[in-house]
Amino acid sequence: QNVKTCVVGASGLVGQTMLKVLEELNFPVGELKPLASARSAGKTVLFKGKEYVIEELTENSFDGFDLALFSAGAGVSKKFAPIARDKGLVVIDNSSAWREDVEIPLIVPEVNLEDFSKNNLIANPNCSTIQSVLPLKALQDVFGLKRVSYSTYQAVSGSGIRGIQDLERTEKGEDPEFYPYPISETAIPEIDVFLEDGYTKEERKMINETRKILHDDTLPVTATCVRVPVRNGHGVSIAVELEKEFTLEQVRKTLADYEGIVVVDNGAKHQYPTSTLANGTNEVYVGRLRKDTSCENGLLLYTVADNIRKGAAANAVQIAHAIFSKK
Ligand code: 2RA
Repeated sequence: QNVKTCVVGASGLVGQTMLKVLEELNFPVGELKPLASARSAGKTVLFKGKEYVIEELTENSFDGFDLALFSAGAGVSKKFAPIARDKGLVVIDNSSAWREDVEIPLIVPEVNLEDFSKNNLIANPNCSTIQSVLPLKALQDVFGLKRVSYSTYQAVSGSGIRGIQDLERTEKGEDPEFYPYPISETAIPEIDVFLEDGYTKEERKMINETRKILHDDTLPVTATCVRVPVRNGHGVSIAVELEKEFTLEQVRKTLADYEGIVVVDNGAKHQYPTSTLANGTNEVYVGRLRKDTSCENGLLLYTVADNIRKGAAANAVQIAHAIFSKK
């Protein structure tokens, strides 16, 4: 059926990628309305070879539409996502605005699509969370999870165009304008803001979102999130204690059999997850599998995914696809 679709934040990195993925997945877009703030209104975007003029987002923008994909920051989503939902649209929001709201489902289609209930406002998880919960869900189903510890290596595109520009300007020896230090010279262990307890908001997001998506509010999870001088493609190192004993062969098969995961794991041949492999695809790459002998039933793994695609735009469109194919 034809789905009248709004894309809010159409001029941004994620918004533009949403348009690309809508086209690639052949989503049945009946009518397209790209929306953005006054600052970007008037610019054009391409969709299926046709140019569309971006309209300024107002409360009336959603009238007569079926679906709204948001990626325009938490402030815009806080205000406009409920307006779109109350007008009867299915709303999928990529911002952090609604993720921790108990009423709002937080969805990764391969992991917890069943959480999509009648509530037509759905939150897209944080990019580093999405690529982590796929392998963790695969392992949880077979071996059970006892504890999770994340260390992330996050690309600058996670900060949008401003992050990419800071990498480029500091590579040329110019001063940084977005990050506190020249990202081309140093990793920066600060993503989003610092909280009272010394964690950053990004780390807190990964902890809370992991528990919500895996339906285990008491699962011990911790995280250290670091920005690295990589243009696109987040890496996440995961140390996980499983409930049950396992062999690496069992783990490898469990992961390889899981929808959305590509296992790349042969150190001798330099085969492991990289941005080079992941960028431009919608899959999560998993490798560097090995036993963590520092604890009982410990396993170490490393994942990479295109943080703009599977980490944001593709995950959102996949949710929309799953919902509208059921309508
Ligand atoms: C980042 N995960 O990488 C955050 C938001 N995309 O900056």
